Amino acid sequence: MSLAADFGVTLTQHVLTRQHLHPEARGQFSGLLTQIGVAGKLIAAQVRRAGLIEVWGKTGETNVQGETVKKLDRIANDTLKEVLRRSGCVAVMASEEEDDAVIVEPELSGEYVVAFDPLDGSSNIEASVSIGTIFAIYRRLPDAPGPAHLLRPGREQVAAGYIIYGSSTVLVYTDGRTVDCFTLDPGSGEFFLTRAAMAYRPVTRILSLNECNGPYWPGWVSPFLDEIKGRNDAEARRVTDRHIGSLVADFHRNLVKGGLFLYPVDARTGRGKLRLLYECNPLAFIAEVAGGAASWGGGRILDVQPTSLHQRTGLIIGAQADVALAERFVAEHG
Ligand code: AHM
Ligand code: MG
Repeated sequence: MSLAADFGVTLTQHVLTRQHLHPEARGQFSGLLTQIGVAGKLIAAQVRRAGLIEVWGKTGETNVQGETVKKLDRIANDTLKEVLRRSGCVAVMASEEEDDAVIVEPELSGEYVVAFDPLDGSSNIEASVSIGTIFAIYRRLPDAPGPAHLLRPGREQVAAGYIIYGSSTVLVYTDGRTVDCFTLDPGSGEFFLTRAAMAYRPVTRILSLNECNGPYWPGWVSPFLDEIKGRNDAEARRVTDRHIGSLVADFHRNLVKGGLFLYPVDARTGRGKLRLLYECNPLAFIAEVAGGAASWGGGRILDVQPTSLHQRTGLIIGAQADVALAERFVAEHG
């Protein structure tokens, strides 16, 4: 029996049947989410072939099949950009792979604005480690399409999500009400609902960060980590370390299993590494809808007013109590 016959709300069905919750969306929202799912399937197919056709090789080279070899992150970017452009639902886009805002031509311009990281964690590709796409969705502003449509605090998002190309391909999205997870069935090519209304566990079981950045951390990080690690004792391991190095995959594992991810502001540069618009904001929105929290150290990620498309920020994201605890350590230790 096929997966679809056993159980199966598809992504498209899920989005369509929730339209009544968003009467203002007038159908374009459903189209947009469905098209992001299509882009995810196209990118997933390329990711699966990465080692075979050397799509992670050097841009501009020709491979043995005579195809032009493009880096997988360029392929993912071009795929998303083109699928979203043709959808008729998008007016302006920002991407990690594009220096400037991408304005959709007037004939195809739609009601939404999308910021995306087409392939997060792409340094992991050659080791066949999980990578993913992250996206943030806003309604367009009344004025002419331009970068200002994207330079808005994350709390104005109407939806956000990610797709992980891992041991399975999953798409997680929130429309601001619930966080729902869909798994791609390779047989039918459909995303099926596999986790409805995901919620953060209130207790941190996993700590997730690059500890080799320790020499550059500000003063609060080490005592904070000691506090978390101090929850373990000889009788019980209450917290453990897991770090993939693909933010999107680390975030997803932490959402499923209960974890805290940190990429603190670097004491050398005074800023973090991760990008506000298309990495931190969408994951912060998802985290909050799932009952968690996200901070840059001195406040809520979703309240940051961006000043540039590729702005970086510190990130602490996970269960509410431990994000609040981290903020107390920032206030006390700087
Ligand atoms: P990328 O978008 O270029 O892949 O960079 C972001 C990635 C995150 O996925 C990951 O959490 C982080 O960079 C890892 O950085 P580092 O190697 O400094 O630990
Ligand atoms: Mg990234």
